[in-house]
Amino acid sequence: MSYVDEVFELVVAKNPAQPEFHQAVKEVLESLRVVIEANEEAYRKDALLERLCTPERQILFRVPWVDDKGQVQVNNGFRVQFNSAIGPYKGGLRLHPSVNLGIIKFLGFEQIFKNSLTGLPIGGGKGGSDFDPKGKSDREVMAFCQSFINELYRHIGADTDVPAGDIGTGAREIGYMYGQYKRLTGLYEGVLTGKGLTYGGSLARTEATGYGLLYLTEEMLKCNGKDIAGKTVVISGSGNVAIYAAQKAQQLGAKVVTVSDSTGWVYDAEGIDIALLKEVKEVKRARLTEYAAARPSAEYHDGKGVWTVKCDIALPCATQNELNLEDAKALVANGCFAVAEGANMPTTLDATEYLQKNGVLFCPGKAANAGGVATSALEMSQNSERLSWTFEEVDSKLKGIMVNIFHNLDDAAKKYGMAGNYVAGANIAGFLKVAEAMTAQGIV
Ligand code: NDP
Ligand code: 2IT
Repeated sequence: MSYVDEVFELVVAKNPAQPEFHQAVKEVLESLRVVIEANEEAYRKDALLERLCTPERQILFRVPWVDDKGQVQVNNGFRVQFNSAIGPYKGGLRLHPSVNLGIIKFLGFEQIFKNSLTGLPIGGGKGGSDFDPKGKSDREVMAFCQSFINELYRHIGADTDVPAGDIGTGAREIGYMYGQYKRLTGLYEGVLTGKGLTYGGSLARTEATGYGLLYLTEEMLKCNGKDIAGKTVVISGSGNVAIYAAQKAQQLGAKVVTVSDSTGWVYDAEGIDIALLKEVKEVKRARLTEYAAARPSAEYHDGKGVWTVKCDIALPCATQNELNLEDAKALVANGCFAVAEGANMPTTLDATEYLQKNGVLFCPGKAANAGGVATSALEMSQNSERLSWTFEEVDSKLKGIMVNIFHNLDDAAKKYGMAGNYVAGANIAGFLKVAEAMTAQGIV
């Protein structure tokens, strides 16, 4: 059996009931096949793939907190420190009822390659909890965040592991976590990113994932003889990534006609009103029904449906496996020619294959959404030098990083005989740097 198949079987056997983790590993290993085969003897001897697919450390802990009725609640806390070959562990904290170890491992695994692609010195990690911030008071959210950090603080640090936001973790949660970390350790250091601007945060970090997604998409289209101006874009999600993706798409001259949340979606024939969307989602923390109620051109639909809307470009920005084969068929039938993933692993493997086979330009999340973590690394740099850069400075660095990422994956795909396969290009380019660093550092 080939080394790749052997390791994949081992991963499934050793990590039962973690389908998202298996899926992420399968996608990466499949597209590395050509690289692995060329170095099989050395990699096998060093068990390089087994080490790559096994987290360096997994921290599982209890998070007890008291709700507004005086009732004690208990959540599960996770931090998976996956790979530190090229830098301190770096990756977000997801707060969502669906969080379990398999989800955090898939996200941490993806993060290794994503962080490598940024060209910056950051290793891969991810964490979170099955706590649901939705419907909780600010005090309840603070109680949870403080309890979460009461355990996590001993495992993280500005030079060891630097968490950040993800689903359910935004500026409010990062603020409470930072305050508690500081209280426990007495350290005023860049231990978390996505901080508020008054206490060490970076300008443009809020916008970075969505803006970065569009900078990369723009470059991908340009290199394929297409332009984003005048195109119709569908976006899923209405959180941090979706909002700033929609904003930048419109700045670049496209028309964004949809956004969604976990209960429904909106079609707005006149293009999404970003100021209204921000008011509904960032200020009121409300549902999209409020957007539709305030906007005559918008239609609200229950459930899932953005991929059935005719578009040129689709940007999934909500969650994993939200775009399946049926959705991919609908997109192709409606003439969609580009898909770039703002979320992590939003497209199922069969849907990705279908899109690629039908000539759709497809950029995977580990490249397309890397602008968030890249800007987090820029926040770490600013914290280290005790300086703050201007919005323009950070934004122009972000743009440079995204353009560079696209060319790295384009070049890697071409070099290994898979021109235009940006999934393979991203996995190969991300992997090679990590593999070289792991090999150089010996068996650790
Ligand atoms: P937010 O919490 O800000 O927003 C998430 C959005 O996705 C919300 O609209 C939410 O709807 C929707 N959503 C979440 N889970 C589900 C679900 N199970 N089914 C349907 N809709 C869902 O998160 P972000 O915008 O930060 O993250 C979105 C995606 O981008 C995630 O995959 C994340 O890992 C990825 N990402 C985030 C980065 C960042 O910097 N924030 C960086 C790189 C990737 P509702 O409010 O109803 O739950
Ligand atoms: O998935 C991701 O890259 C993030 N949630 C951002 C991580 C970070 O450290 O900024």
